[in-house]
Amino acid sequence: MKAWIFDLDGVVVDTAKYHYLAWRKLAAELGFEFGEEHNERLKGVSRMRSLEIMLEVGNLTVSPEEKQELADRKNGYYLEMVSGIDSSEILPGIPEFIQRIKAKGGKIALGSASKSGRMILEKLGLAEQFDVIVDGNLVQKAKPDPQVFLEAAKLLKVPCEDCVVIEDAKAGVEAALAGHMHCVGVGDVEMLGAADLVVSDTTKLLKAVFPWEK
Ligand code: B16
Ligand code: MG
Repeated sequence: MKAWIFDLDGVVVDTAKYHYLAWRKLAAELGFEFGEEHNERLKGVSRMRSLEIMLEVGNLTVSPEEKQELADRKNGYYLEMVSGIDSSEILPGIPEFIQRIKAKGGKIALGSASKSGRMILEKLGLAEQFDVIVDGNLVQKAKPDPQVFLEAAKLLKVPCEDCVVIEDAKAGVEAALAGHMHCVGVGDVEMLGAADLVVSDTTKLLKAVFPWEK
């Protein structure tokens, strides 16, 4: 495989916990509780779609202007929460996995829905490892649309069939397959079973993907 396209949240770093805390804080201000049981639905989906899901949970209807204000407010909380993150938050096994791919001449891209994708990679000290960074600023269509991964393949100049996407969200696995790419799921096999290979966590990636190597 010539190119490896990494999702960010849930694959490179667990920013989901900060997204969740920020949505939770917003929900509390709006007068309802946003529990962990709803959090799975937010993974991999855009900020606006996440807000719509959150409002659905709280049974609230708001105007388009209020929606924008709420999305901006949540993002403000999120940015404050991630302002201090550093390389200690990179998920285990990811630096070694990236190194092995690069040592074999593979290319690395980011394919994230997050508009803060590049900034987070920079804070983690990983931005230089990525040949191409495609985040929420470069795409209009959210996963499960394959746009984010197709854009990464295009910028890398690698055909889709030579790309592998690493994803932790169902919508992300669906996006990879819709883009005719290979896909490795990280997480629950029940949820990500459509992927070509599923590992339970990031520490298992290296061995599962390159089983013949030490
Ligand atoms: P932002 P990924 C996604 O990142 C998150 O999983 C999702 O929860 C979030 O709503 C989305 O990014 C947008 O993030 O508000 O920072 O633009 O998994 O695609 O790397
Ligand atoms: Mg993700």
